[in-house]
Amino acid sequence: MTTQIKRSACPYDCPDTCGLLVEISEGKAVRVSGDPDHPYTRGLLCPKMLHYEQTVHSPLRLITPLKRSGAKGSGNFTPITWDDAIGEIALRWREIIGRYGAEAILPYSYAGTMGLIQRNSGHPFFHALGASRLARTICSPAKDAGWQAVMGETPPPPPESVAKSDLVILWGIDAAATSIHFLRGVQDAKRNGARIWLINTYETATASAADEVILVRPGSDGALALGMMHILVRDDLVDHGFVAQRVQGFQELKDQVLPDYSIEKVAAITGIAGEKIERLAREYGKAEAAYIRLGSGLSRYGNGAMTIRTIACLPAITGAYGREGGGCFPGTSTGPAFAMKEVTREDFMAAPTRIVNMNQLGNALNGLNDPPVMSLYVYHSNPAAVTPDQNAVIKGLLREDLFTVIHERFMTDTARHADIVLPATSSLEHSDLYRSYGTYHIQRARAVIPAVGQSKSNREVFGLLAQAMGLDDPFFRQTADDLIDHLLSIPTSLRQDIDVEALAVGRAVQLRLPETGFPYRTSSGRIEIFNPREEHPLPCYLPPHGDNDPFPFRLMTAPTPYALNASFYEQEELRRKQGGMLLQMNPLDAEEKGLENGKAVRARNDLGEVTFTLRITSKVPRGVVVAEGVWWLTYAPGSRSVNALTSQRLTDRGEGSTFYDNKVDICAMDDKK
Ligand SMILES: Nc1nc2c(c(=O)[nH]1)N[C@H]1C(S)=C(S)[C@@H](COP(=O)(O)OP(=O)(O)OC[C@H]3O[C@@H](n4cnc5c(=O)[nH]c(N)nc54)[C@H](O)[C@@H]3O)O[C@H]1N2
Ligand SMILES: Nc1nc2c(c(=O)[nH]1)N[C@H]1C(S)=C(S)[C@@H](COP(=O)(O)OP(=O)(O)OC[C@H]3O[C@@H](n4cnc5c(=O)[nH]c(N)nc54)[C@H](O)[C@@H]3O)O[C@H]1N2
Ligand code: SF4
Ligand SMILES: [Mo]
Repeated sequence: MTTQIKRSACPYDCPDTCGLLVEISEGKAVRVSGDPDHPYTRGLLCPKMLHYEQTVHSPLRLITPLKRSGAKGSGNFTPITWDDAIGEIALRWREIIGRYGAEAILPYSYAGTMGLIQRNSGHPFFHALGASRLARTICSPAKDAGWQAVMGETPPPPPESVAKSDLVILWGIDAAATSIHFLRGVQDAKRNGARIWLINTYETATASAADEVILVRPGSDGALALGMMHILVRDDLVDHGFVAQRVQGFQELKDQVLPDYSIEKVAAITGIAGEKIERLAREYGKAEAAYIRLGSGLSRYGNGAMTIRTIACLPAITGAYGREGGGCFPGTSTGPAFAMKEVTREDFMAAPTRIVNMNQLGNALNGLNDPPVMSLYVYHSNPAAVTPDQNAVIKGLLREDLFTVIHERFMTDTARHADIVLPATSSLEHSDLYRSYGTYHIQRARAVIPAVGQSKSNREVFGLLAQAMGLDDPFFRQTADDLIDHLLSIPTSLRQDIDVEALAVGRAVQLRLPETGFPYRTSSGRIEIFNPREEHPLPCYLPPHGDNDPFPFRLMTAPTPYALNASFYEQEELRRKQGGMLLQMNPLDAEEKGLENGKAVRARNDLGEVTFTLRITSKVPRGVVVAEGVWWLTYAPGSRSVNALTSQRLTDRGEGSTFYDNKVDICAMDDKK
């Protein structure tokens, strides 16, 4: 039996975009390992991907198109042919378009695959059809908006630079779960003598890598950053030369804002001891090159953009932005590496169509929209699990008059509610082009095994749908590889002088590193602490939404190391490693509530009720409960999972999700209150 080893890339929504080596035998992937030649990830894979072959060849993979044969949501389906499936979709869509107009069709997709071709392959089709558009703001647009308010389009230096830092703050990021390769850089810095601080709302797995852990009251980090700046100014830990030349608005911040953020006040808002705030600020101010790694957690609040904006001002005051190993890292900006308009084809839209916010799918499916949403086409996303306000989403999906189609690899919570289910390829079965959002690397990956069962790639399915709907632009007949060749034929400045041969044979290649220093890419060319285009021209503390909710516990809907959003639940071993669908709670809170470790508990608020298994742990502070992972309902102890408790409220800027900005009450299962 001959085995071959081929290169591929990790397709998941993770900043690292690991290089993979896939061992193939008789057309099947039998083993997957990290590519030691990948310049950044260097062969280290996370626990989720160690057995990717078990996901690719899982007995749970969908292998034929299916048509619903029972009540909505019953999970009863009958296999049908591709011709029948595409024919039925086209027929129903023609009826809906005839009666309501094409905007009654809503596409819903996000990040099942990050490959640029497959991920975006629905855009041209839905633009040509005239369907509603989706504002894809479920992840972290408030983080981008907060960064842009201060730094404009300035790209951050590559993540490798953290190794040169002497003080690292991991701020709102569980790097041990979500950024393992970045954490390796942090450990290099630590070996070189750097001090590591972690600022989170509970002690995550990353806490063991830190010298100091600060547990902040959820949604109050903006106040902490203002308190730190208050101390930097008070103790004159300011880089006056840097501020004078490269910063706009320091004096206004100093005179008009910082006096309001005394240590006592900041301690009261954040719940952090004044002494600890002092120590953090002084260490930060005295460091030569302090590095802040910003996660997304703290941006998923009603005040998320302002929080990020406030933190992004810190390195302006100390001048850390100007020093190697210093600054603030929210992620990389590799978007301009490719002419993406050639893939998304906005030019196919005859006129701009309605935009629906993906976080408010619940409202869109149940509301009195004109036209109403009569058909939902879901691809590489699992909205019944990952979208806030699960009860509203599921209520919408149960509508008898909603025609739902899903293109998926597995019978997910969303697929269960569909009328037609189409089987999707995994990343090993289709070609794609990847660009990382945590490093400056790109990689081309070709299909390395044949499609499993009758599954087809996103690109192929949209080709079939275009044909059935009478869209005859030759674009729809191009293969993924054709489109990749086309993109690579268009030069961009980030791809200047890259190693094209290495790219062609499937190796990860570093882009040309962008200019990250002064003058900055803002309208003034300086770092804009004062930004006159913002509603609040100077940073300030805004309270999060949840502060007004009438329930006692703040709910953290955090990532787990053993899943990625609602992906990987098909692997039993990974579910087992999570230990079940747990709710973590402080021992004193549990005692006060009379709750026992390992027992079923009910979390509830105005939106819904969810059953979890209780884990009592002192890693979670009082007043906070933690639900890691986004469990499939199939494996949940009750009939709902965590997002039945999260709301459709949006962030202050960017119309983002506010997953972390919710409160709940907890009681034992037998307590009927
Ligand atoms: N293993 C794993 N990896 C993943 C994912 C996953 O689900 N699992 N998801 C992927 C995706 S889609 C994304 S967007 C990235 C996200 O990865 P990150 O950028 O790390 O963001 P999150 O992991 O969502 O949130 C990080 C942390 O924010 C903390 N947090 C919540 N509220 C606050 C607050 O008010 N203040 C502070 N200081 N901290 C707070 C949470 O407790 C959590 O530990 O990770 C990707 N990688
Ligand atoms: N409670 C809570 N909710 C969250 C989060 C959280 O941390 N906590 N995180 C939020 C964040 S940051 C994000 S980004 C979203 C992510 O939400 P989603 O983008 O919906 O991510 P996944 O849950 O990974 O689901 C992706 C689905 O795509 C399928 N898929 C994979 N590859 C392909 C393909 O090539 N074609 C097709 N058609 N399908 C494919 C997979 O089988 C999987 O079921 O979730 C959000 N929801
Ligand atoms: S999920 Fe992230 S860390 Fe894990 S293999 Fe993929 S890119 Fe690497
Ligand atoms: Mo995300």
